[in-house]
Amino acid sequence: MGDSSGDGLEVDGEYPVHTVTLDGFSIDATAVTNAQFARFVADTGYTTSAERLGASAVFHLLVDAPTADITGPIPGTPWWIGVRGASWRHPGGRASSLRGLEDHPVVHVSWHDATAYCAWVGRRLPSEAEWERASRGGLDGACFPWGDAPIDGSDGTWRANVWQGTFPAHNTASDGWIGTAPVRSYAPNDFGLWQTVGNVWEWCADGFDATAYITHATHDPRGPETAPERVLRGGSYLCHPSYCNRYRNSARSRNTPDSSMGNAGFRTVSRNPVEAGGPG
Ligand SMILES: [Ca+2]
Ligand SMILES: [Ca+2]
Repeated sequence: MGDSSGDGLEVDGEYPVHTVTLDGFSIDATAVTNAQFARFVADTGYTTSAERLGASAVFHLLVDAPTADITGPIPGTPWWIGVRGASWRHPGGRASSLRGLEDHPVVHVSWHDATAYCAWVGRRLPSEAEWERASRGGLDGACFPWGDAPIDGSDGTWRANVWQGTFPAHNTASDGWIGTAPVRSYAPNDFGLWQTVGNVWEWCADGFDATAYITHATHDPRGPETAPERVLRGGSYLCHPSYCNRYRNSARSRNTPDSSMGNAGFRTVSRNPVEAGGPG
């Protein structure tokens, strides 16, 4: 675990690089999709954190809502707009829907929502260590799931859904997508996992601890059970080298467990040797 490329962020606790061992596990090949999450909600009547709050954070270029729904930019990150009525069903706001987004990752789901989905499907969120092992795809020490080659290939072919252009005003979308992409876009890593880096951040089970790599166990490490924030991994369609160089295997981020936003989702794991991918 940890950054061996020199690109890591000290403030995120990506150091020191250290070896951990894990028990076997299976992990979803993709992030949970809107179609999968819809089946969970239809079966349980579950109400997400954003739906209870009545609002969520939408990236400014993706807002699709009446002006009256806009509560304004979020202090400190003005490219995030508070939008009443934004939720997993309405990712841009009230005027948006999931039509055509069935195979995109579900977003505007909090850590609590992700945990509830996992309980329904009989799986759980990955630990941070499991997520990193999975994302590496067997390429120990590499920066990205595909190795150390740049994210924009020498032939101009992008390897993940991130941001191109001038953040946050203009996204050229030369990788094909301004917002989320279908979960099976680009190429999977050598474990057959799609878009661990880029597209959407992915919630992990662990509480965030910036000193975890100094203090945690060497076998099956887990972050603190109680912590003000939970770990997110992998970066998103908003990552850009100049702003958020976190579309790397070892990069770490975090947010409070009741937070939701338009660029975070999750995938699930199980100890059982079942086929990865969840229900359907
Ligand atoms: Ca993109
Ligand atoms: Ca991802």
